[in-house]
Amino acid sequence: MKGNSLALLILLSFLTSCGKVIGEKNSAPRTPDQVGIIASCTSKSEAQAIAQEFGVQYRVINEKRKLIEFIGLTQSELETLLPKSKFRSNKIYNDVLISGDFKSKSVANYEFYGAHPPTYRNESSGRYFPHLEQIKALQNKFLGEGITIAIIDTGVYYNHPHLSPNILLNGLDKHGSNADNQDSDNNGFIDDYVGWDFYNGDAYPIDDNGHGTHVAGLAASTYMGIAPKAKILPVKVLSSDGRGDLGTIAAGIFYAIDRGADIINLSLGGTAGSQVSAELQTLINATRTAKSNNTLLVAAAGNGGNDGIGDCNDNLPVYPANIQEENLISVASVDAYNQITEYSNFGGATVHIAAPGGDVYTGGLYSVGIPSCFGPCSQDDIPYRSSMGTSMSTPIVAGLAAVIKSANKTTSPKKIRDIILKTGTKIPQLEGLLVSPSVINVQMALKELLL
Ligand SMILES: [Ca+2]
Ligand SMILES: [Ca+2]
Ligand SMILES: [Ca+2]
Ligand SMILES: [Ca+2]
Repeated sequence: MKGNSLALLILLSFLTSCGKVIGEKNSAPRTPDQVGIIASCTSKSEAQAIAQEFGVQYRVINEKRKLIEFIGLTQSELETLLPKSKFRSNKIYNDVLISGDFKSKSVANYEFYGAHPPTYRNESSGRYFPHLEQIKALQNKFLGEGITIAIIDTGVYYNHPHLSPNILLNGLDKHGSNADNQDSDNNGFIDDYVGWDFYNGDAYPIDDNGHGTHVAGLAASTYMGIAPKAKILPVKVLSSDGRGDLGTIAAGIFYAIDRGADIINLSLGGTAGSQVSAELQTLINATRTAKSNNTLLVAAAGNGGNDGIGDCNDNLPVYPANIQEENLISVASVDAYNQITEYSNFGGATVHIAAPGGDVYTGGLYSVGIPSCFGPCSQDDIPYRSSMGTSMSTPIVAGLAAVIKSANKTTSPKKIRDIILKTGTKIPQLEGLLVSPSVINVQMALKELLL
């Protein structure tokens, strides 16, 4: 969530002139206060009737899951129109914000230009990723082959040379110049070749912020990913300035489940006011649907709220991290010395384990960035950036989950969580702060799995 950049704001000189724009947006970009109200368990015909009678707009977010968004209706109006059980608030909560130096960008819907030849990290590659050594991730046996990690975030810059070989492609739907404006695989989303953008309502979940790209890289880039051969499913649910809401996040989770995600990374979160119980229930339902589909959720514990000083999630729940289901892991951040970072939330009952997240003293984590030039002109443009936060720790754990599942495809989400929690490197100073007072250890997790 936090993204204090130690690195060089290489992205500030963004150019809009290079590359061609492909694809029309289904709806104009919305500012957070224009976001509509999401109703679940609502059929298209019900939605149509309401929209006609009251002269408002609606859009189907997920037909199979009966998630409909109404635009132009207030919360109370919708409550009177639909049974209470169907009403879902879609209010924006400020603390769902991703803070830090990730900056909003105006980014066009570039198509996927195809996979670059994969470049894997090696000893002579000249870049150093100390967090990989810290968690004993430098192994070459199980690299996430055959496993899909959905990145539910600000989008993913899927044309990055270190990400493009790992983007999960839809075998039936195509976008860009091959789009046919048909939902060819009948999953409710037209031409969703590389994923879906729930924020703008289009088939181009390109990252207009940088956060989701950095997160994707830590999990599964060919170069610094924990699982460098796992597939990445980009799902955009946050705006270019990192705002979102629990209802749209739930819609993103349902989509990822339907696309066959094994692991869902949620480097986002916020505290839910008492009035969001219905919306939160949708998110809990999505988590349970994931469980019945053998999908693991990995969620950031949070970065301490407005003051940036870590809070206790046992007292002040952060969602989705605090959803109590066996297929969800909540992740805290440690620095390079395995000590909890100043910003990291914690909770001896609700935050499960820690992973490196960087801090201002020991440095941020390097991963991939969005380029200053989008499109085919950037074939040789390989941007990196450094960031810190529980957002960074989370995909590291998601990557480990992919490594474990690639070693044994039948491992259940609960079993994956049990192994990760059991095999972490125990750190005395984390005692009482986390369910498992430890930092993940890839080597020991694999050893335990393969016993
Ligand atoms: Ca199609
Ligand atoms: Ca489709
Ligand atoms: Ca888009
Ligand atoms: Ca705080």
